[in-house]
Amino acid sequence: MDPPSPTQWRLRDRTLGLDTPVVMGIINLTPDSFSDGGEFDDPERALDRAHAMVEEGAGIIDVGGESTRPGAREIPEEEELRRILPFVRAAVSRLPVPVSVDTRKSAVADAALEEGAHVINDVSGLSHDPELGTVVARWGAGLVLMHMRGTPADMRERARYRDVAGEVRSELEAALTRALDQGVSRECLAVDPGIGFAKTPAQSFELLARLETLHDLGRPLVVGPSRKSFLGALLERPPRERVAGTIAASVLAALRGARILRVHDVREVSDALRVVQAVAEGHE
Ligand code: HH2
Repeated sequence: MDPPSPTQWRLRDRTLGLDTPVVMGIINLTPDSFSDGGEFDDPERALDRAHAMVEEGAGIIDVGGESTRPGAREIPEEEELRRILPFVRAAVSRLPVPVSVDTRKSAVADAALEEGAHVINDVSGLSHDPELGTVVARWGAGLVLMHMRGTPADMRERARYRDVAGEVRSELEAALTRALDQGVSRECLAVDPGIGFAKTPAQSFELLARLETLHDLGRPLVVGPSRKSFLGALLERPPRERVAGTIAASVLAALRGARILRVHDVREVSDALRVVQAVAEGHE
């Protein structure tokens, strides 16, 4: 698994080493996420799960308070804050790994960063809230720029490409420029092709096959195939039965240069990546 450069990602006051792929464990504090909505009714239970994810191999935890599944509607920022802030506060002081917050809103990001969060994960790639980049820059935090078109409510109609990998690449390049213009340091940025966001299943498979197209953006690649509907379209299974598909997609993404794999099934994906790594190193 030869990593595309770079092998480090700056996350506020720390640096995440990416010589080997890092697993990002998903904690959704939402009633309606497509695969794990409603799982946690209080922050302590969510924190127990986050601790377990770290033991299972997660190198970073990503918490979200708003579902972005296809067709989802935006929730008010007060509601998003109510869902995530108690978790972020506890996670930052008690988890040994960086905490990422999945939000598109600058007010939510600002409050989470004030609590000590290390990364903002923006599924809109700085196209939703014009203040978000400035807020992230002010805190010196990490920023994931994910590719999508439109909003979760209308993205399905926007899945029209002549060359999906090439167009995602150039739209991510524009997102990187927006981030730099808003003052975010290059070493704090990571990019994500947005599997399933304004992509048909066939386009998601093609993007995974052609991840190398994104290497020359020069930033760490985050990939989130976890339990998504492109796997369901192929396997005809509900989200919780897409674990094997998630492992295969994660391993193949890592072999094509992904450095951060955003998944629900941390133990399974971490184990698979360790085996791949050991083979790559020629160990038993
Ligand atoms: N996918 C989802 C949410 N956030 N962030 C990044 N960087 N990459 C992704 O692929 C990605 C993401 C959607 O998955 P999930 O959080 O499980 O579902 P929901 O949006 O329904 O909460």
